Amino acid sequence: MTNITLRRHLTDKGHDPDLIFLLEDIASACRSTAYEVRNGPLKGNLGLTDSTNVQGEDQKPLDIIANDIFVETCANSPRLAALVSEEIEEVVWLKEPEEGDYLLFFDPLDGSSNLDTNLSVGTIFSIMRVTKDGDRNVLKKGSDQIVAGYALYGPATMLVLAHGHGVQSFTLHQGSGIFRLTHPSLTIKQDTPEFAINASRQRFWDAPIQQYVDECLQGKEGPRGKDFNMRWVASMVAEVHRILMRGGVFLYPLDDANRAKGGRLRLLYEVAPMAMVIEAAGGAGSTGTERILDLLPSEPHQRVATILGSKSEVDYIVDLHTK
Ligand code: AFP
Repeated sequence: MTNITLRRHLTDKGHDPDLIFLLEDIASACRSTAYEVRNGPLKGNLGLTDSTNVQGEDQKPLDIIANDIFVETCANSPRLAALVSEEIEEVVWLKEPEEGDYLLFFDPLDGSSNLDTNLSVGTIFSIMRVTKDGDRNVLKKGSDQIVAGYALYGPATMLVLAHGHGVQSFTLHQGSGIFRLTHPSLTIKQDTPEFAINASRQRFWDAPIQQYVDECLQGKEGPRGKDFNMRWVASMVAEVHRILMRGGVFLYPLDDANRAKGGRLRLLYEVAPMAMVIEAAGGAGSTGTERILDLLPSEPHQRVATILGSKSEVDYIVDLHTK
């Protein structure tokens, strides 16, 4: 078992102690969330609450529990000025913002519609900085992120981080509760014949996506000259982690049914952090026409078209959009 803990790794990389403090709070919140997810069925925390979130989506008890864990655990981080959560409509200001303070964006429990079927779910998070005293603007480009990552509550509980030094994965040691470095440098295979999309939405797709998927389905007899495989877990964290581990591409494009809302997935606390992780591992993230990390959000819960994964495959899909 590796002896490098999360704290040792972050310290070795020379991070600001307050950032290490915040990242350890996030790790603690993920550890507690993993515990609640594992024990959900025993505590009667499955099914639905009678409330909906800011997105108008049904809230699961564990959505609320995970959100409360993050707010309570991270609120005592010394330089954390604000929280933006999928489960909270307004920005939660914890202190008067000062230059260099941190902003935390998170989806506390992504994929929670899979909880009742005991499939993997996760937490997605992103950290940015306040650029000047008193600045309450949280609408920043993904390229301004200083840390992005996710926790995957699967057979193992893993914490994956991009923090300016490639991509690492830490695995939670169930006995000690310590996250230990198990993957020191994750990189995405440049091309692999696996794509992830909700194929039940095919009738809503725009022409480039129709063409891309159709070519994949034609296999080696078709224009791609090779057979493809398809996966759809309906849990973005699980899909992205699979792509990080063995390559592939994830698509949740704009379509006729979600265009009015701007897409399905949220930019600030789902898509931008995942795009940072994927790019740091050598992959690419695009809306089909724009690099995700270049997008300037117009509101905290903005949705966006999402194509993430192996760079050659994302580039191929972007080319289809330009033709
Ligand atoms: P939930 O958090 O409501 O389960 O949504 C999960 C998600 O945001 C993302 O993790 C999945 O990739 C995507 O939605 C699944 O969307 P579909 O349910 O339309 O397949």
